[in-house]
Amino acid sequence: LQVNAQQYQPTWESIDSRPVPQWFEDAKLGIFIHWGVYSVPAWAPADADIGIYAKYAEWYWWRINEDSPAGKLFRDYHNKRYGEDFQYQDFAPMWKTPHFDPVRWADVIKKAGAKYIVLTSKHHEGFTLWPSEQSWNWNSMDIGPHRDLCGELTNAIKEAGLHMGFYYSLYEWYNPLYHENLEKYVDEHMIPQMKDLVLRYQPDIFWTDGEWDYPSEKWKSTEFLAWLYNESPVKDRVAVNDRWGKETRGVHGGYFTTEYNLVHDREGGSEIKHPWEECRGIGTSFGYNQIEDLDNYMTSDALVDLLIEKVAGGGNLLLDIGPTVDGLIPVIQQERLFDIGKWLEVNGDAIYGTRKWEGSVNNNTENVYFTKKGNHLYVLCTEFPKEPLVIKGIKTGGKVSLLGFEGKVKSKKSGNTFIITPPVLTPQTNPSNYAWVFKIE
Ligand code: FUL
Repeated sequence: LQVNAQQYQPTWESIDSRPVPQWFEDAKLGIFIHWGVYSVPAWAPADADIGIYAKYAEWYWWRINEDSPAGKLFRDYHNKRYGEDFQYQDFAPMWKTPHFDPVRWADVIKKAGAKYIVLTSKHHEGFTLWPSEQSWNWNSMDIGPHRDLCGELTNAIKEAGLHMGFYYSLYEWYNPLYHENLEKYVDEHMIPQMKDLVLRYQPDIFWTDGEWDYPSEKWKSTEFLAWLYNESPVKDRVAVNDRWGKETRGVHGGYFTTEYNLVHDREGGSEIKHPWEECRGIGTSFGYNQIEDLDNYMTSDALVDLLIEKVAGGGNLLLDIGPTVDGLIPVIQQERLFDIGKWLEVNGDAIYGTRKWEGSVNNNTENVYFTKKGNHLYVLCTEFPKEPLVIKGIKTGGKVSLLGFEGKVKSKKSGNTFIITPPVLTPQTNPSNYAWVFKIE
């Protein structure tokens, strides 16, 4: 990897000149993990008509204090369940993790076919999942779990051969220092924490968030990134996102991010030329919401289709899971992940290491997507095609196969058009559920 051939300057021009590491673009599927004090109440009004963001259970603390229709729903629930005098901070000692087994988590993630994870090292509540000196008595070693959650998971993830990443919120809702003296907060709290995370755990991804109050200059983002790219122990392989200041999303930093298909209020996705990543929960929240039911969850079929749609658009999918307060990955979430993993076992060739196909597409049916790798073109069908697939704009085209299917697949080329006749499948020969891939060599 040649990303560190030069010394980076603390300017966006210089920082932006560093390519996103190839491993990241090849990886395609990552698992996001939102775990924090908010996992104790683990609640949001999943079915209310309050927009996407207000359904995030990890925003509980903010919402119970918010003067808004969503805020009222959170407050009513909180007061009824815990009482008006119950402080959010009092949830922290209730966070016990007897069932947190990092090796089992890593195993689940591996079985999903994911290549990396991103764990919330600190969300907007300011509680750190590692023994941070700067978050005295508001970290997972001093209260609650009494464990170094970042460290334990990092070890297991690396041991499993996966890439470790951290989510880190720049801002903190209720840290007095943040409100009283931003510069001091940045110099003495935030930057030391960020460097501490990098030096202790050497993550392959640094995924910042909570940047929207201030421009990147105030956060000293380019200084941090120059340090990360020039001096840190992960300088040759670390990938970062684009949430470094109110002006940076979709513009500066490493790969671009979308969230439930939004970049703040702008739609993002397949039209983007730069490496990018979509994140979302399986349901309506990142943090675990215990009242969500099956109707709130995407089906495995829909999740495989989502992965295909994002990868064909040149992006990655960072799919979120929300562990329970005691350290379990809910079984229904595991099942979703395993279904994706089983599909990838057969069809991963069309996902991992591929790039967006820039050729002209004029297929005869909906639900058809394309990826490419070397000289191979993959035709990904989210519904099994009932009619021949007519693909335009392929210059050469050789042997065609259906991934996971042993039989022959008929194809013919006529002029500029390539026609694939889908084979007749039986329950015994059908290679996958959810989606089917034709490979053109
Ligand atoms: C957002 C946060 O506010 C959400 O809680 C979540 O962490 C998401 C990934 O990023 O901006």
